[in-house]
Amino acid sequence: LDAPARTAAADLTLRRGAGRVLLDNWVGTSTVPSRTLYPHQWSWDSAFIAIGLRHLSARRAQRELESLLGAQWGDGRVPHIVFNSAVPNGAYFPSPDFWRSSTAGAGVGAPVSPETSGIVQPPVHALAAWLVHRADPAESRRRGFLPRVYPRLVAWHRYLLDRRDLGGGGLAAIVHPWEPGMDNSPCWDAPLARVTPAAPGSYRRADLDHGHPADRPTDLDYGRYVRLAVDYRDAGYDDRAAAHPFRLEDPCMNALLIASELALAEIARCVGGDADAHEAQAAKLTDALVTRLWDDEAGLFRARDLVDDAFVPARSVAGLVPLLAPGLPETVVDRLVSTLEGPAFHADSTALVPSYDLTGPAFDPTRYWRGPAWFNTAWLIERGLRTHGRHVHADRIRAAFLDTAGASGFAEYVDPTTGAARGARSFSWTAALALDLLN
Ligand code: 9YW
Repeated sequence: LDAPARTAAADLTLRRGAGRVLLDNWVGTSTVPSRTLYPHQWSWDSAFIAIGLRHLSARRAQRELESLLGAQWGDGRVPHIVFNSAVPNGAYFPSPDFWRSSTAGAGVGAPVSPETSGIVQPPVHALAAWLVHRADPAESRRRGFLPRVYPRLVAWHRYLLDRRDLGGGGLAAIVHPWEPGMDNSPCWDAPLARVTPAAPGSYRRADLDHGHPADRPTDLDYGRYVRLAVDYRDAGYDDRAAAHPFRLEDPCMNALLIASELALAEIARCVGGDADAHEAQAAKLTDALVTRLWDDEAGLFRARDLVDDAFVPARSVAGLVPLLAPGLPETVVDRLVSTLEGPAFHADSTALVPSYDLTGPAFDPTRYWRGPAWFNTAWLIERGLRTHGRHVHADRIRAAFLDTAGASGFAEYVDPTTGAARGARSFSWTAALALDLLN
């Protein structure tokens, strides 16, 4: 099927709307994901936002990434949240007094300020930096953008490849369900079941002040998130000391690391770095990804639980994102495309990709990462399809993305069976990535 045509007028309205969201959510040196739900700076959000913002202001897009990288820890980690000290403590949970990065993380080089979380999110940043540079190379050179961010990005990847290779197979592991950015995915159900939840009275959720309980993770989920974060904090956020009872290799996280290593190769060519080393690293990661996470029977990549060294049973959108890796064997690409078109991931009404298997036992069309379709993963898969020359399919996702983004008021996520908006509206990465697809 060819993608339905969009009109120039519809594109213009969408472009204006998306620009408005990004201007409204800009807070001086960075952009909040949502004015209501997420009032600080988030790591992978900032990368996606910069990718869209570059079409409005290359300078702002550079600053978005620079402010995030300015909060990098001495061990190379880029924290998943950088807190805005002007925001009241109770506006978001967990707040700075929970993470206590400047004191608890001092041993591994957490900055004295700003306060941050102690965990990470997927490494979209080098890819974003390269795309931001390309949007306006003259402005980038004038501000010395690439030479400034390159060493930080290299240190970030080194952290993931060294400290986080917990399985010893050359992939980066996650140690908390917030790290892959897909908090309550059914992929984490089995590994999380081993974690004793923190006592319900020991913390207070702030997300329910703005979000609908049916769209959000449950209290039981939150109890376990809190337990894992407290234990990591109490180990000084030191990956050599922490027990990491939750540790998995996630295909989306590692696919983004591959795409970002290749972007680092491009950046290295501009700043006199070792491009070949980054390319070799990307090839090594691609081999490890296929060897350790490809499930030929299921036709997609799976998360590997490092506690019992086995695949998790759930099939999620994270397993399709490796389409981004240009070095995938052609047979794997073919299988991924059939999985995308099959009953588990093809939602007729929106053609956006659901976050979890539509036919799976845990499927819930409204609850966060347990079914709803998200725009960042649609953008990644669209890009992955183009990487492998699958333009007809990519066109279809692009058209569905743009229609749904506009009709939903730039929703955080949508019900994949109806396209109805869910979660926050005027959500930054939805607007940013719409802008990117329009350019
Ligand atoms: C939370 C900010 C973040 C995203 C994550 C998403 C959610 C935070 O919001 O996590 O409070 O649950 O899952 O991917 O970066 O938009």
